[in-house]
Amino acid sequence: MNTNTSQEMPVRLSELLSRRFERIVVLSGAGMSADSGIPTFRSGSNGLWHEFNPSDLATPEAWEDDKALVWGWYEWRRGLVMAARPNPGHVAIGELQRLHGTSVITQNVDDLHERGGATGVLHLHGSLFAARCDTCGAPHVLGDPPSEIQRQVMPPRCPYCDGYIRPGVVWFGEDLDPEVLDNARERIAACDLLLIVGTSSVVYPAAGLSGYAPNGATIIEINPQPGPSLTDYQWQTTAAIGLPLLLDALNHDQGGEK
Ligand code: BJW
Ligand code: ZN
Repeated sequence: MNTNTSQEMPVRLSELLSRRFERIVVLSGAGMSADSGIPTFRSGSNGLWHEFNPSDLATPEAWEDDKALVWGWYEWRRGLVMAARPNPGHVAIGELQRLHGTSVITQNVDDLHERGGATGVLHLHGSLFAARCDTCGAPHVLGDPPSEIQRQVMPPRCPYCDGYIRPGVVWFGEDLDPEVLDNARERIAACDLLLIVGTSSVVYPAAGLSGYAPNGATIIEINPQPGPSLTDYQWQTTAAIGLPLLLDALNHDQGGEK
């Protein structure tokens, strides 16, 4: 792997960033949180669920087959996220938003962008912290995740209709929230700089969003193993290394320090 771990920005990328940008959008995926110790979807450790493929667990079929297995997995992941801290990449994006009004769109179900200082984050695939009743849709406030990791945990029941409480995430075959998706498309369609960070770009409709960027917008990908997106520059580095450097470059070139 040709990962650039040096603390320098490639010259070609500095040149691309020397333009003035008015509407910056970040589109992130699981690699954004890898530097915070959160496993990615397609190559991370799956803990006690190691014999399962995350793409099989994140389905309505898995939920129908074995609710305790699926709920236990999500509770484990919620605990991991709660114990994790935003990495320098999340913090750089928070700062980019403060200085340049950047929009943040994420496929991640964690809250590390928010804890890194970003607001108004569009969560395309929902949130680990927004459980709801599977039957009546009532929102459900979660308590602390189990202190001991258990593979099977029965989900709580809804106080209104006795239905099962399900994770507030979007599984394969389910529709994304149309308002969130429309909003994401609109922001990308109006951007002049799109930063695609830490996604394998294989899951739709998220993977198709970069196609909404207007002609003339600059598209930069930050990923140690860049995916199939059409970009102006693929920077083979990690989110925690690349984003703070990118923030610096934009601030120097645009006098963004306020
Ligand atoms: C680093 C790093 C570091 C490592 N720094 N980087 C059109 C064509 C084909 C199929 C479809 C289509 N339209 C719809 C579909 C079906 C399906 C789909 O896309 N399937 C494909 C897999 C083929 N899509 C859907 O079902 C969607 N629903 C939908 O479209 O409804 C209408 C419809 C239904 C059916 C048919 C047609 C239409 C819903 C998709 C929901 C995805 N949900 C999940 C689970 C969420 C909850 C949870 O987290 O458990 O979302 S799946 C999973 O993948 C999760 C992620 O958000 C998503 C994307 O993964 P991501 O973020 O890219 O992670 P990885 O692990 O794949 O990649 C990590 C990357 O980071 C790698 O590139 C590393 O190199 C990099 N990295 N370290 C920076 N330090
Ligand atoms: Zn209910």
